[in-house]
Amino acid sequence: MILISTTNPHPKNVKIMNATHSKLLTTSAFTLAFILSTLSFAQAQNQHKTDSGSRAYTAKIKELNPKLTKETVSGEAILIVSDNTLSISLAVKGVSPDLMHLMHIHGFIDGGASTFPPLSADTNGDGIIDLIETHKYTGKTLIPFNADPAALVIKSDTYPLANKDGLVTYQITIPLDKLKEAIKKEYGIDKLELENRTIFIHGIPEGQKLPDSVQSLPGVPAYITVPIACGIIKKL
Ligand SMILES: [Cu+2]
Repeated sequence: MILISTTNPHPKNVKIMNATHSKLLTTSAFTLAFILSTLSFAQAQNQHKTDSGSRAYTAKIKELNPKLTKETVSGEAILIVSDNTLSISLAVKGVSPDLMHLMHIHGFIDGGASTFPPLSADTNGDGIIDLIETHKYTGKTLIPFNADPAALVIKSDTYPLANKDGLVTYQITIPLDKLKEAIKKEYGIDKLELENRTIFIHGIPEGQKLPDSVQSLPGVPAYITVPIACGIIKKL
C-alpha cells in the first residue's frame, strides 16, 4: 500500500487513513470500504479478462417488530458478484447482545420481487409480524448467512453471534457456481437473481416473552425465527 509506505512523501495521508478506519462501522464508510476492497481484489484477479461482469448490491437493514428489541435495529449489507464468487458483508446494530442471530436471504422461487412487510402483515393481530406472516411479502428462506451458505442448511449453529453491544457482523466469500447449483437442486431456481430479494435478521433471547400465537417453522421455537429486521436487496 502506497499510503503506509515508509517512503511516502505525504505523511499526512497516514492520518487520513486512520480516521477512515475509525469510521468503518458507520454504514456509508463501511459500504465504500468494502466495495473498494472487493472490487480491487476482483480487478487484480481479472486483469487478463476483458469483462469481469462484476455486480454490486446493497440492502438497507431496517427494523421489523421494534417492540422486540431495546435499541433501534439498523444496518447495511453489501453483496458483490465478481470473478465467479459472491461476497457478502453485513453489519447490523441494535440486535439482542451476545446472541446468535439467524439471518438469510429470503425470496420467491419464481423470482418475484419482495416488498417490505407492512404493519398489516400481522394478520393474526398479535402485534408481531412473525416469520410465517412475512412469506406473502418476501417469499421463503433461501440462503443462510452461516459458515457455509452454499450448503443451504438452514438449521445450523454457525450463524453470527452479536457482541455485547448488540452489533452483529458477517463477512464471507463463496463460489458462485456451487451456490447456483445448490439453489437449482434444492429450490428449482434456475437463475440466481439477488435484486429484490430480502435479507432477514431473526431472533430474540429465549426467555423474552412472545405471544403464543407467534408462528414459526415446524419444530423451531418462535424466539429463534421471529424477524427483528430486514432489508430489500437493490442493485447499486
Ligand atoms: Cu430468514
